[in-house]
Amino acid sequence: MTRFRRLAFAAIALLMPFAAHSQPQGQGQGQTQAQPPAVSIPENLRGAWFEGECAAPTALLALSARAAARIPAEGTGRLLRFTESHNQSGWIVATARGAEAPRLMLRSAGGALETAEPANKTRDDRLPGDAPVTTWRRCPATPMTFAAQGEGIAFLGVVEVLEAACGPTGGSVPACAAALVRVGDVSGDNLISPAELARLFRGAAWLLSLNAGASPEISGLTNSAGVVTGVLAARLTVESLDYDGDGRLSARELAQDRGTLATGGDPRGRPLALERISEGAALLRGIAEGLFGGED
Ligand SMILES: [Ca+2]
Repeated sequence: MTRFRRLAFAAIALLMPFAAHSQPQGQGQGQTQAQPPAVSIPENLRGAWFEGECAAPTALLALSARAAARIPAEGTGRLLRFTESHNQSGWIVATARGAEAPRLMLRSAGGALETAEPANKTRDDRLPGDAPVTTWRRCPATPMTFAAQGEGIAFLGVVEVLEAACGPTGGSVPACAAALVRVGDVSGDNLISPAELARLFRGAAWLLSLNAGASPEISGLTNSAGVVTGVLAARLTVESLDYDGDGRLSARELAQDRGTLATGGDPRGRPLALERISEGAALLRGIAEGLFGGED
C-alpha cells in the first residue's frame, strides 16, 4: 500500500513545478466560468463504431468528446483532435487541429453513424461535396480484431479530461492532480498503482503513434517477452496489468479497456500539442507542460 501511495505522490509531484506557473494567470482576472465548449461530439455518438460486419469489421472509429480515431483492420490509422464544431444541414462538421485543418462530418442515421471526410479544398457551404459517406455500426461485444486498441481508445478520453482539469482555462493544481487519479485509478482505491500508471503510458504511446501516422499498437504485453525468460516475461505481464496489486490477474483486469471499448472525454479544454509529449515518464510532465504552458 505504501508503495502505491508513494507512486500517487510521485505522479502528483510531477505536476507541482507548474503550479507557480499557472496560478498567477488563473487568479485576479475576474474571469467567470470557462467559456462554453467550442466542440463537443454528442454523448450518444461517443465510443466505438465499426465498419462492416461485427464478426469481421474492416475498421474502427472511436469518438470521444473532442476527438476521432479511425483505425483500419490493416494499415495506418488517423487521429483527429477537434478545435471547433458546428451543425450544418443535419451534419455535425468538426474541424481538427493541423496545418490543413481537416474536417470530419458526422450524423446519426437510425442506430447507425454516417461520416464523411470532405476534401480540404471543399468550401464549407458545399459540404460534404463529393466525399463518400461511410456507415458505421455498434457491435454488442468487442470484436477481437480491435481489442488491443482499447487502452488507447480509453486514453483518447483521458487526455481530454486532463486538458479540461489542468489546462490554462481549467482549475487548480489540486483539481488537476485529482483528475489524474480519477482517470488513472482502475481498482477503485483512489491511488495510482504501478500497473495503473503503466496503463496510462501505454495509452499515451498509442495516441502518439496514431498522431504520428504510424500503426497504433499496444506493445505492453509483448515487447519484452522476446528477450527475457518466460518467468520474467510472466512477471512483467502480471505487474503491468495487476491494477489492484494483489499479485494475480483477474478476468476483470484482463478485460479492462478491452471488454468494452469506451471513451468518454471532456468537451471543455483545448487540445494540447501531442508532439510535445514524449514516451514513458515524460508523459505526465509533457501533459503538465502542455497544459500549464499554453496551447502550442
Ligand atoms: Ca488504484
